[in-house]
Amino acid sequence: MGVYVNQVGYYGKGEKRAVLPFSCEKFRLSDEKGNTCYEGKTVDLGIDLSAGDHVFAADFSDFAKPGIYRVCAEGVSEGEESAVFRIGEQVYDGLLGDLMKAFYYLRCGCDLEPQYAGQYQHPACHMSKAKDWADRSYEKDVHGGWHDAGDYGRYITAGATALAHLLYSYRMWPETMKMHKVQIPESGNGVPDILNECRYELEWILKMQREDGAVWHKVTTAQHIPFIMPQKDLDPLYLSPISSSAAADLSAICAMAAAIYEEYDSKFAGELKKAAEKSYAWLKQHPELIEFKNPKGCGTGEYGEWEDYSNRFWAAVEMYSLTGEEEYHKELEEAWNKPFRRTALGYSEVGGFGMLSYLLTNQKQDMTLRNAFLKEFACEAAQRVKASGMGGYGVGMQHWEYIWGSNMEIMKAGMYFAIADYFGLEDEVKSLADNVELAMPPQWVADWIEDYYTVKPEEQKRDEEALRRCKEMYEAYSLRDHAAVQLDYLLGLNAMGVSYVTGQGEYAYKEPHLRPTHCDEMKTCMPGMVSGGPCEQLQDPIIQKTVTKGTPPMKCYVDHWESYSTNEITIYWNSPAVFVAAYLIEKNL
Ligand code: G3I
Ligand code: 9MR
Ligand code: ZN
Repeated sequence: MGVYVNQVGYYGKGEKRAVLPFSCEKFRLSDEKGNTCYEGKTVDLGIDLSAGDHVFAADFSDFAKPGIYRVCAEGVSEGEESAVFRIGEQVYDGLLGDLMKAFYYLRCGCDLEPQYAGQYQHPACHMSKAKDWADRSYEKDVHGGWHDAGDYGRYITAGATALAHLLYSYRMWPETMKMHKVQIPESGNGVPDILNECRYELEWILKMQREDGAVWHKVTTAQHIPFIMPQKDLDPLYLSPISSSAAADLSAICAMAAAIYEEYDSKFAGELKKAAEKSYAWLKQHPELIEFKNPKGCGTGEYGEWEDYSNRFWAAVEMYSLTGEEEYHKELEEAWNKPFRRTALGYSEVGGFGMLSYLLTNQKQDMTLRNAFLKEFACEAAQRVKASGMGGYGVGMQHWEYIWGSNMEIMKAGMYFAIADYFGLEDEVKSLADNVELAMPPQWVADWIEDYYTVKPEEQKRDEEALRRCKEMYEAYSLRDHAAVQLDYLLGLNAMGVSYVTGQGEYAYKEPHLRPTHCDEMKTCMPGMVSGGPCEQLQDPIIQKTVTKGTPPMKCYVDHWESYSTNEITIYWNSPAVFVAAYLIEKNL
């Protein structure tokens, strides 16, 4: 047990709270010299079902004096104090820099040079040509791009999702994203470093397009390899079978990028546009779903998708946004009528990327569509406002969303609050939140609650009262504060008391499922890597040994290098964190 805070810190303006998973009436803020700078009373927020704890909030939002502090619980055994944290301006600048630099550390196919990578340097890796899985006589040089995650695979749809989060960050928080430098080989070339870094992935994506415009779904070894340095992985590389989702995502992300890079390199922008058009034309000749399934003998990541409607919608929107041509508008309207989750922000369903691009486009907009898209985002944000009031940690997601990569789900919740704020939907979200009904939990959640919580009648009344207070507190938050709450969670204000970003926080996790950092050559993980976080389904042998079934979801986590379902890292878990951090920095400029 401990006193949980955002271990990086809080801006002077905006919500600031600690959460205590034990009963305690009073708290104080202590500065670096041990002086008490603030005193307050906690608020009983009842049982947070996702954490399985009865929690108390220590709110110090009205304290804004810049400095370094700890929250100390009063009247309980000594040592009940929080990690250190900062209050002040630029409090997330270091975090954003680390989150962005992580992509450089994941580069494949180039030397990671000492002056940019320090102890994480290594020679170029995966330079051999890749053979076509089905036709081994065909091989192609597809070196480059980012390793996906803890493995060395490179996957189109995962890469497109990470690029989308990063390029939307650039489009929506331009001041912040242009300002931030991350010390990579291209720094100082007159192009913002975020675009320099994204270009490294885009240039690889262009290589993954077949002559006919089809797109290979991934390039990997046949099986996940042991934990060795990337340059020592000399297993044959294979271009997997193609998929329609890969073609759609290549078309979408290259069209979106073409518009952005035009300002800096019109030749590259032209290549992106040509590739987008080619894969889009291929999609039109192949209206059927070409689902990706690992072929027999291949055991690396699958990223299979049971539908490609949202991918085709996104591609049509981006082609329209790039060209303004009416045919693409017709096709995006047709695609909109297909069944897919409207607001999803990756990695498989991507409808939200399509809606966002339409709302951001400089092309003529159909007002009915525009209003429909705004309504969808407002409803999504309202659902998450409602969810935040259901538990004392204030997280914008529900009990059963602690899946593999749950930290991405929480960062996407932060994205929804930021997007709603960007389009001025604060009032609409508030009015919707009063009326929106949360989707009912799956039956197994209801059964679990029944088994897990046997409260006595008199306690039931107390908890109902506390939950009402919790709802009242969080539903009064602004969209900006709701987004900040999600980053608070990622940075330590959670039932584990762990900061899920390496190197960011006194109790940051240390042992990600990440091959280079678990080899002999490296002692500590590079900073800025976001852990996948708790996963209720206990989907790997290590978490199954560590956590018993029925453990509350927020506690289904272990900081162990072998736990790939709770402690891996991926490019598309870092990218939404970049988006949320950049939004909060821009908001505070
Ligand atoms: O969406 C369902 C949800 O409705 C259901 O309630 C829940 C519980 O059953 O499951 C949810 O599906 C989960 C899905 O992720 C959600 O995206 C699956 O259980 C879970 O197995 C699946 O895990 C994926 C994992 O690969 C295994 O396929 C992760 O999302 C995905 O991030 C991960 O990706 C791997 C790559 O394959 C290889 N590179 C590393 C990368 C990260 O671990
Ligand atoms: O390292 C692999 C990780 O990237 C994947 O997400 C995970 C699930 O597909 O698989 C990991 O590889 C493990 C393999 O699945 C089983 N043998 C042990 C491998 C390393 O943990
Ligand atoms: Zn590599």
